[in-house]
Amino acid sequence: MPVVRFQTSLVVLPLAKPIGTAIHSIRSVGCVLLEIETDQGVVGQSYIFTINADRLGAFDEMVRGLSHFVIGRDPCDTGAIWSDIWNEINATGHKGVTVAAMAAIDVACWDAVGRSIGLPLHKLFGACRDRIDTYASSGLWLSYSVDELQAEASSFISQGFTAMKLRLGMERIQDDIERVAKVREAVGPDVRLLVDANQKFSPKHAIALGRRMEPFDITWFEEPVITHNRRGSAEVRAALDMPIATGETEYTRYGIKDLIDARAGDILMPDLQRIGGYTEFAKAAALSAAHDLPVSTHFFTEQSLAIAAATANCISVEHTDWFSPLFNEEPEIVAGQILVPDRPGTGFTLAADLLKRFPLRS
Ligand code: SMN
Ligand code: MG
Repeated sequence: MPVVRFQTSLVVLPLAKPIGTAIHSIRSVGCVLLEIETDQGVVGQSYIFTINADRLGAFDEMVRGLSHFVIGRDPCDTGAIWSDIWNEINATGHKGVTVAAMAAIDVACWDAVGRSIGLPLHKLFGACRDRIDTYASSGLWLSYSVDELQAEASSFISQGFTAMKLRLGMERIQDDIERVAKVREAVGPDVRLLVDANQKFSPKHAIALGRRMEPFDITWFEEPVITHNRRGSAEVRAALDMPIATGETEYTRYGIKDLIDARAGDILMPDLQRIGGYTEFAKAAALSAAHDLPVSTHFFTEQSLAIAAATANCISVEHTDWFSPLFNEEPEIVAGQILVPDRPGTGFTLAADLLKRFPLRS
C-alpha cells in the first residue's frame, strides 16, 4: 500500500496565558501537522512543534524535504525509511530539526500501519499495560506567585491527578524552597511531587537545593544542570538521595547512551520529537532497560501513550494539555493514570478545522 499523499500544514495554538520556566517564555506552540495517505485511502497523522512557533518554517521545510523517502513506499517499512533517512542526512545533521522531521514521518507511518489493520499501536508494539501513571505538567510554572501555585496544585487534585511537577529556578535557594514547601502544604503528603529546574543550576547550587528539598519527599529532580554537563548531572545524582530525571533535550538513542554512560540520571525522559519517533524511542528504551533504568515520556501526551504502554520500563507519561485542541479525542485520566485508548493507530485523530481555528499568522 504505497503512500500517495504527503501533506504538511502549520497551525499555532495560543496558551491560556504566557508562562515561564528557567529558560523559556512561552505564549504559544506552533505545530507542523503531517498527514500521509496510501493508495487504499489509509491515513496516518503526526505533529511536531516549536515554542512560540519560532522557526516553524524550517521544521516544515525539513519534513517536506524528506517526503521522497515516504512517497511510493509502504508505511509498514518504518525500519527501512528510518535507516534510509539516517544514512542520507549525514551532512544535514543527526540532531535537531532533522531528527524532529524524522519523528514526524515515523509517527505518521506507524499511525497509518495501525489504522490499516484496525489495531491500536500499543497492541501492535506488544502491549504491557492498558493504563499508565501520569502527572500534571502544564502548570506550577516558575512565573507563578506562591498563591497561584497553591491554587493550581489544589485544582490538579480535583481533576484526578495524584502527581504534579513544579518548576524551579529562583535565584535564591530559599525562594525555591518556599515554593516547594507551599505546594507540598497545599497537596498534602500523599501526592507525588516532581521538580524541574530546566537546566538552570550549577552542580553545587543543585546539590545545596536538593539537600534542602529532601524533607519534602520529592519524586524526582529533573534537569538540575545544563544537559551538556553530563558529569555535573552525575555529581548531583551521586550527592543526593532523590532520583535525578534527565533526557528530554537529547536526540536519538545516542543521546540517551551518552547520559547512561555518564551515569547522569536515574530516570531517562525521551521526548518523542527529539528521540526521532516510535522506532527510535523503542531503541532508547531498550538501551535504558539493559542498564536497569526506567524511562518516562516527555511532552506528546497523546502520541506517547502507544509506545509507553508497550515499553516495560516506562514508568509514566507526562500530562501536558497544550496540544489537546489538535485532537478529536481527549486522554482519559482515572485515579492518577491515563487510559491507553483502544482505538486504531495512535488512537488520536487531528480535528478537521484546525487551519481555520488556529491559523499561522506571520
Ligand atoms: C518544559 C520544557 C519546555 C517547556 C515547558 C516545560 C519542561 C517539561 O522541561 O519537562 O515539561
Ligand atoms: Mg523538563
